[in-house]
Amino acid sequence: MGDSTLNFSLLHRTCSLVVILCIVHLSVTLFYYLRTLDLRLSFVQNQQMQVLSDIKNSTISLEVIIPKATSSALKNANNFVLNVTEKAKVLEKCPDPSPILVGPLRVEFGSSVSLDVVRRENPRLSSGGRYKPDGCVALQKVAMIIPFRNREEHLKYWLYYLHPILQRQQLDYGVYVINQYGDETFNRAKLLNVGYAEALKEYDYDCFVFSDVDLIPMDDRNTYKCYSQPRHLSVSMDKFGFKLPYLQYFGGVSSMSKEQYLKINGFPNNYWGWGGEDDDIFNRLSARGMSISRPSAEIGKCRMIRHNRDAKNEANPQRFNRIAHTRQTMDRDGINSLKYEVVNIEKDQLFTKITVDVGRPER
Ligand code: UDH
Ligand code: NGS
Repeated sequence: MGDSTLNFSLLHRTCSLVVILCIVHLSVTLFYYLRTLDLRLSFVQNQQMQVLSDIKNSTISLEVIIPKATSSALKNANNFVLNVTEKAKVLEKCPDPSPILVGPLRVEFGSSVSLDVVRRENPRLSSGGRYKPDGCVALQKVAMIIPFRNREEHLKYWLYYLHPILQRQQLDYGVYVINQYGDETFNRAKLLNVGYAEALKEYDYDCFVFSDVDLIPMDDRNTYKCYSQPRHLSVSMDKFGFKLPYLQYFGGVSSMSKEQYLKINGFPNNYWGWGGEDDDIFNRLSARGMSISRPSAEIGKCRMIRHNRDAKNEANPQRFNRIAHTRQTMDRDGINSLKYEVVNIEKDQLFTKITVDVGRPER
């Protein structure tokens, strides 16, 4: 009897110990299970995202992934994936200023330039001298307008220097060379009006840069775009000792948004020969209450390619009388009265050259 009581009590204690051990084991297991649950859930989520992104990035059709799906279901699924991919590709605006600018540049005109070399060095241009940045949406769509006649050598330098600069400035741009047809007296401002009108027929530009063919910026921080006020860009020219010749000077290179340009009815059409048309444009801007914005003298440095006065661009004797009456004439002489005839349009990788008959001065 005594022995059997002893045995029973030993068995009872052993069983209790086993039960306690089981409870401890279960509690520990439960504790660790709960602790890792969060972790595993987020891992599963990540796995699903990875599979989705793999599908999106894959060029393999869904057929490979789901071999038994019907073709219309596959088409829908493929379209869905394409849609998701398109959305994922929506580009951001380019940063302002562009992060790939380099600052001061060496500009010289010692050795001549070959257009084939310029074409090779700018492989990302498309026909007409058009460019758009790759990884972001350009802040502005800018038409570069160059008044032109018989300055082939100068144009080569302009294209050689400006294309790389404009690409670093991450602009969505096109280059328009407006070539005056025939050998009547030159009319710079009218050619600029033609450039404005013709560029807009091609693309929804929101900014226009008007640049003489012989002026090259010496710093790529001088961005060829538009600002809240009309911009004078060639503020510090070598030929004027890197200073403004006078405060109202608006010649050389300038930019205007479409809105600013239309506010002044564009440029005058009746300045034949050299001088005064840029002063008329200045008068128009001030008559419409606008001011001129400019880069600093350092950033606005530029070089002019030295040359002699062109034939058929002699100083215009009427210029002083005309600039004295800008306010009276600007509403009827400008983009609203522009008449011309396009003679030819040439598309090159580096530019669009529009040859145009702008007529001749009244005699
Ligand atoms: N232009 C031409 N062909 C011409 C005349 C003018 O392409 O026959 C264009 C060209 O883009 C030029 C711009 O119009 O840069 C302005 O011409 P401009 O003659 O008014 O000004 P530029 O600064 O010369 O070229 C000023 C006279 C230089 C006299 C120098 C005497 N040493
Ligand atoms: C002024 C002209 C401007 C000309 C500027 C600079 O005198 O058209 O000189 O000329 N105004 C008048 O003649 C009324 S430049 O030295 O670049 O040839 O832009």
